[in-house]
Amino acid sequence: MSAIVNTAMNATEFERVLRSKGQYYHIHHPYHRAMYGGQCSPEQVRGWVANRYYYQIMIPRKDAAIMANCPDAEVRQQWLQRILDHDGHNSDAGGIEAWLCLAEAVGLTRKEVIDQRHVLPGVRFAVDAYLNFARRASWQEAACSSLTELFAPEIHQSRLDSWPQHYPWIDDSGYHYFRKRLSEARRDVEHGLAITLEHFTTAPEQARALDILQFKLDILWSLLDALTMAYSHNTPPFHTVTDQQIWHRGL
Ligand code: AHQ
Repeated sequence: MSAIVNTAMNATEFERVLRSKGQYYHIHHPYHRAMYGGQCSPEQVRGWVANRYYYQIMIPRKDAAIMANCPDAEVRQQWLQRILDHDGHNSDAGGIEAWLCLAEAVGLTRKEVIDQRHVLPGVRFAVDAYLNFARRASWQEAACSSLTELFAPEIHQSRLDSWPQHYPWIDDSGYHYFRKRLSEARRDVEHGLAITLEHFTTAPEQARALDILQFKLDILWSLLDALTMAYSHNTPPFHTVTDQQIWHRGL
């Protein structure tokens, strides 16, 4: 039987196939649909903000891991901007600070977000899987995993378009982060896409890139599954044993 020879896609077709993965983006998750549909309670919004804080503080560490693995100074110089965008630089307090402003705007205290008391085990595992992947993968593979941001501007815009009308109790000061990411995500993903199209050129490499993107889509989806168990079904971890919040504080 002749071997099935998968021929490599040209850059245009490869980009189209990468973008087609948007159908699995977490904008379609029931938790997100409920959020921009106005069906979330304040506690469900607060749970999402407090848990996504753990994702946000991981991003600069993930990007630093990519830089540590990258021998190309030009790539590092451009990738560095992602760290500055989150950790702050000069007059920009940074995205993590903006996320803490969002937390206060939805009625959380900075302390209870920073101490991670609300971070669910499933959220921690999903986020840690992303950081650990970026540490051990090649810098090109880790760059490819950031391509879920092809779909991010739409989700940030959906929040800006829907939350103010559905959740008038959230102070407008909380929306700075989503506004900030609209332009940052578009700039970041141009660079990540260029690296991916340039590096993954054979059929097996392109298949691997699509698997890496699906891995990251799985991370974002399963993060929301953990939130759904806790905040939609009211079945947080160990709920059959205790009504106390039980969590490990990261190893
Ligand atoms: O706020 C987000 C962010 O800073 C990043 C960095 C990027 C990456 O390097 O993987 N991904 C990402 C994302 C952010 N926000 C998410 C959201 O739903 O608000 C989306 C997420 C992504 O699409 O990967």
